[in-house]
Amino acid sequence: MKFCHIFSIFLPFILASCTSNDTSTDVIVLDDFEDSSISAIWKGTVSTSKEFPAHGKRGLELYSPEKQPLWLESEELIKDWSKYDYLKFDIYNPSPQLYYGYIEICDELGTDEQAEFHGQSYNWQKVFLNTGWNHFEFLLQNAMVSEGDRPLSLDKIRKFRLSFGSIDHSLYLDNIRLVKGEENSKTASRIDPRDCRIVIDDRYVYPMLVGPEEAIRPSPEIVQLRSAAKTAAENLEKEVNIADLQGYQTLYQRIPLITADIGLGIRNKLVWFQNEVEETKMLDYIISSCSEASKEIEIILSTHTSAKSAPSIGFNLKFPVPNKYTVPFLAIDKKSFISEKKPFGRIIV
Ligand SMILES: [Ca+2]
Repeated sequence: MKFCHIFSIFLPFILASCTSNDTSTDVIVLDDFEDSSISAIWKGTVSTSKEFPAHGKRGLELYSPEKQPLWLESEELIKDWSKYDYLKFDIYNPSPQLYYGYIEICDELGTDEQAEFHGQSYNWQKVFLNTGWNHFEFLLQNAMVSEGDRPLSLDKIRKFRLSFGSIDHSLYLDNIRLVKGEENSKTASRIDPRDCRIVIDDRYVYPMLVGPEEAIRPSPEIVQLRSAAKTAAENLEKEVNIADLQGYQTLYQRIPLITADIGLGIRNKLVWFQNEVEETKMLDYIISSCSEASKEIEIILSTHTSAKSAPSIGFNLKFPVPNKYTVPFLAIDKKSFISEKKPFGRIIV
């Protein structure tokens, strides 16, 4: 009976202990910045903010009114990171500008001097900041010191630092944590499929959208622009082919075709252009450049008929040369020939 009584007293503590172990063994939150004042363990161009928290209601704002480089550093974090897979943190970049920052992690095997001059710390410019939220996952177990001659000593971490160049606006950082395995929802940051996920694997960086792709629905405006850009490029390709068949030089008109191919094919896959602001700029450019080039070809083709009957202007543009020798004319005098909208003739082949 006495044992039961004692057990009942300690039962809540036993249960609480079991519950907290679920998170404490798998995740250590180094700081969630939920207090109204910043912990004394942090130094840098920092203040607390409610503007863009990734977790909870507050985060850290990095800003310098004097436009000094933005930075954050601590030498008072827990030292043993060895059993964790990831160092995770989240940074919000409110600007359309892309930025790069440094991440430095020092261990006790290297002094500050050895870290700076002999690469005895992990110190690389791997913090890529896309517009909006960037969710970083730093793979701890693969991290080597910058010199590359040894792994980072994860059980003896003595300093963590993030630094950026001079930026004339704030960056927002939150929820710095060490994670083993799958993170549970208690500590995980809020994530949208359109956010940028950045995995840092030693010297390699893999930026990607969080996804999945099917969860990212483009706006009707973007769908329309994509269709218009594709049509503009296809129309230009047809025009170019017709002009080629007729023996015209189309080197300049092919340039928008190449840029459209890069924009719609390659650039479209890069995470930096997978937000609607950047994609709109890119698609607008493809549409205008391809349409302009199509107009140029129409002018060239329409001139063909009139050129046969019209007298030569200024100098004799008509001289018999084989088709393969007609390249230099447009290349040399393309501006006056095309851009001034004075299609006064072409080389007859
Ligand atoms: Ca927070």
